Amino acid sequence: MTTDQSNSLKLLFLSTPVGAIGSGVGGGVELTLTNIAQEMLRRGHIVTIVAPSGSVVKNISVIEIAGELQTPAQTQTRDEPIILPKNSVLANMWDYARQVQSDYDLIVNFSYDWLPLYLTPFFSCPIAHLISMGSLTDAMDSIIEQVATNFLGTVGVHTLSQAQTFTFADKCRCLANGMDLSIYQFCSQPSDFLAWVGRIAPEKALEDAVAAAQITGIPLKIFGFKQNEQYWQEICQKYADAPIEYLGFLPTEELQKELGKCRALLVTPRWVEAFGNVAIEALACGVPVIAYRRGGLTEIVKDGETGFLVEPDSVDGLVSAIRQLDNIDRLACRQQAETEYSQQAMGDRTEQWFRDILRGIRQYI
Ligand code: HBI
Repeated sequence: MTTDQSNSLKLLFLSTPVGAIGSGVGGGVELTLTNIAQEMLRRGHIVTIVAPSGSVVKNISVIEIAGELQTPAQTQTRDEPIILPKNSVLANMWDYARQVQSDYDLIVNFSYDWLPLYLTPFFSCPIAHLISMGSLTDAMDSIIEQVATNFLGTVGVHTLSQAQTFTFADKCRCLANGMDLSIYQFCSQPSDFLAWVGRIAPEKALEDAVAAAQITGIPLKIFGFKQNEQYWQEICQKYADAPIEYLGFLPTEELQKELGKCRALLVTPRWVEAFGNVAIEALACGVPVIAYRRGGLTEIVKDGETGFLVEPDSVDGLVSAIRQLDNIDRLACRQQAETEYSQQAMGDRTEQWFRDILRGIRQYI
């Protein structure tokens, strides 16, 4: 659906305050924001992005805001109080949004932080909140619930299993996710190695994938932002002779070239993965996904068709799935990505969400 000028929306996107877009620190939400922004532009809407200094998004104007980055929420304990550093980039981003809000029809919050949710009633411009992770801390749970209750329909999530980590799942709007599949080239003939992609941090349980590589003897290529150096060192020591190679955090274009050549992507989350962008990227290249039966991946991987869902935290489960990879048709993987996770499909779901919020807000006023 494209949009003529009459009902094109003026959208202000506020990114995650944990890192600049393109740094990899923001993980999946950097990709999510960029994809939705590019799709909204393609549909004729006007999009402005507000993000920490150093952020870069192809073909889209970014208002870069200085200030101290926010601590990643997944490193916090459940009862951790809300902490804002002095000269907080999060506070500075939202002060900018306050000043310009009358130039926009809708603000879209992509951060997983308390402040934007708390500020919602203080804004005259409607705010859509795309919550990108499951339940992590008590303070976040209660403020998200408050907004989901008082501004019904404005809290979006990626999957049902992510929503179900909150007590207010019924008040969340499921959007799944999507990406520009034209960047991802289908590869029908893989080389003999496996891949693991993600932020290298304990909640992603890279060690299980390394253990499976050691048992099967199939080399494992590792891609992603090394968020926790000590955790990485511990894995290298514990699995000193595992056939692994770390290739760093690659831009999407290069990542998909390497990813497409693998026999399978291993996804080993210790936590409830809200969605699993990396799984879609693999499917788009024709790469089967072997994932723990946990979180958003259970709503993506078609067990036995486009990959395998295995017993959570079971390395043996990973190994037996790897041994059945020849039963998977790589074209079926690509076709699933095209049907369910294209930028167009996500754009339809997201634009409908925006319009429903605006209609809803107009009804309240
Ligand atoms: N932590 N405080 C905070 N804010 C975020 O926006 C945030 C985060 N941790 C991880 C993260 N965003 C993204 O990597 C995920 O939402 C995908």
